[in-house]
Amino acid sequence: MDVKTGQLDATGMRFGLVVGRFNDIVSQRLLEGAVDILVRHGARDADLVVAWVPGSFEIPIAAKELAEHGNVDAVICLGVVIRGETTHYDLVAGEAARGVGAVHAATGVPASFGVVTAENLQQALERAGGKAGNKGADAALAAVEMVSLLRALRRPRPARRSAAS
Ligand code: INI
Repeated sequence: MDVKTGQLDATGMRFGLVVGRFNDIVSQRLLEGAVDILVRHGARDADLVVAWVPGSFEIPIAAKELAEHGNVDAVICLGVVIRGETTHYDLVAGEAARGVGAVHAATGVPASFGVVTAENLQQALERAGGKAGNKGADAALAAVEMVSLLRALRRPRPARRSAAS
């Protein structure tokens, strides 16, 4: 059996980070968590590009641009959608998720989803470095793992030895 897994080593990898400015008291913390984990796993600060967009709805188009033309190995998508603040919570959150997923499919570049969806600001803060961890850091780790896994999957498999040899 040939089992492929990704390693959590970001040495030499380049990342785009797309961050929604809406609720930036929280999204700034997601960004800090993501950058911290990338650097601690071997990425260089100079190999990170950060693009701020107005809100989570705009994340996918910037992620697609970075994936296609940004010379990055993966895109990490960070945003914060709070139900208490909007009646179109489901639309914004749904479009962000659908759009980020479409970036994978359209480009082959992994795009990880670090958009926090929460009922209120308190709950969102808990997911951005509070007691529920940091979803930005989680998304960054997922991106590192996927870049590594895709490289492993693309590596040609050694030829099978024939029974006669
Ligand atoms: N964008 C968010 O990222 N989070 C939200 O909670 C939010 N609310 O509450 O509306 C939000 N709206 C803005 C949206 O993402 C777009 O920027 C806007 O609709 C312009 O296209």
